[in-house]
Amino acid sequence: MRTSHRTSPARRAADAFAAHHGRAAEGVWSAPGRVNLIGEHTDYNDGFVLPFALPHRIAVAAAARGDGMLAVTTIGDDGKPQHAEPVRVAELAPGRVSGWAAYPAGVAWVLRDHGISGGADLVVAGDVPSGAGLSSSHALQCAVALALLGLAGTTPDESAGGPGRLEVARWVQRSENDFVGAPTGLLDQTASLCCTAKHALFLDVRSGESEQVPFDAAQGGLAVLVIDTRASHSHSESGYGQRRQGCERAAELLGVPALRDVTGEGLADALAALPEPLRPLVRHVVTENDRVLRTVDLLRAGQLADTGPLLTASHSSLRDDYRVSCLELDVAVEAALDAGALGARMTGGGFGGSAIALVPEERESAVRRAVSSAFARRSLTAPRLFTAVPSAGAGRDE
Ligand code: GAF
Repeated sequence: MRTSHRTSPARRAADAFAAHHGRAAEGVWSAPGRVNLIGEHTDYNDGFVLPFALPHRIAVAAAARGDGMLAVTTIGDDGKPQHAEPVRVAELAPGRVSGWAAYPAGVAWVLRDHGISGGADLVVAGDVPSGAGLSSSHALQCAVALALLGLAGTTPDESAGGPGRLEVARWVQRSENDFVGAPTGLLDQTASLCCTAKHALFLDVRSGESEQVPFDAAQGGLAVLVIDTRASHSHSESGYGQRRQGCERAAELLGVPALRDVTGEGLADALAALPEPLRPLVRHVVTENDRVLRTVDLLRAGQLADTGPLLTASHSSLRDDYRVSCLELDVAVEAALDAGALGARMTGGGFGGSAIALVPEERESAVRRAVSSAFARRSLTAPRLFTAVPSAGAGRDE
């Protein structure tokens, strides 16, 4: 039977847990996917990012097991369960688990180093579109982290004696880098764990300092339209890692710890000192950091509508300099702008996934129609469109 998506992921996970294990879960934790408003491919360069959390979440219903085993079941969109091979937490090591099961197992592996090593039954349900560049895998990992912490009687709250949320984000990043094998930065885990409703999260990745910046598009008569192009992507593929290596090589040649240390004023000299293939990467990172700072200033001043050109400039930079866009993302951005969006850009790692458009509410239907027709004209798979409302970060549901 097809499960209704009107039922929350938390309820679906709890019901499926009871049906599958014949007992109630001890608790349910969930974590959201994210949209990055601006600040792309800056996180692993020690730079600035500005994400907000989606209302879409991955929920994990969990109960402890006394035998040290981790057993994970996910409930698909069709309501059917998929079981991962149970693994002994004490025996987890990089390379031991592959496919989707590596994401929750990696979290258990990293938590073991922080003294949380008990076994658990986990049942996962969610509504974050997967493969859409909206961070469904990080939402899964963050929800698993909170569930395993919760079963051990800990919450991600330093004032309650637990680890801070940013610290948990760093643990989750380590599990993805070292266990799953994807060389991603800190953006997505931090967004999922630290965002709050009606705000975007301004994060300085180097210092770990963050600020909740008010972000309520509807109040300003605007909407953030998410365009899931259905062109799927993966960070384990080489494109992402190659960009990251290029940035690290450029920083090394420039004698700085990270590209964050190259400023706008120093950009021309830095470019002149680098071999030609590395220059566009550096130009993107330096100009993107600057665009984040200018976007934050505009949001603080309540001038959301004025951020449009910065979003569009970010897309051009990612398309032409960083070269992580693709046909579907460019078609989405161009069609949205032609139909009256104030700004539009790809969001997330690129090579597929989603774009966003900042749209005056009265233009929203026209933009939706224009994007869908542009895809149809080129015989591309129909995109999935929805309006994103900045929502709450990860937490306990039941
Ligand atoms: C992906 C990665 F997971 C993030 O760390 C970040 O680098 C992003 O791509 C690009 O900004 O989502």
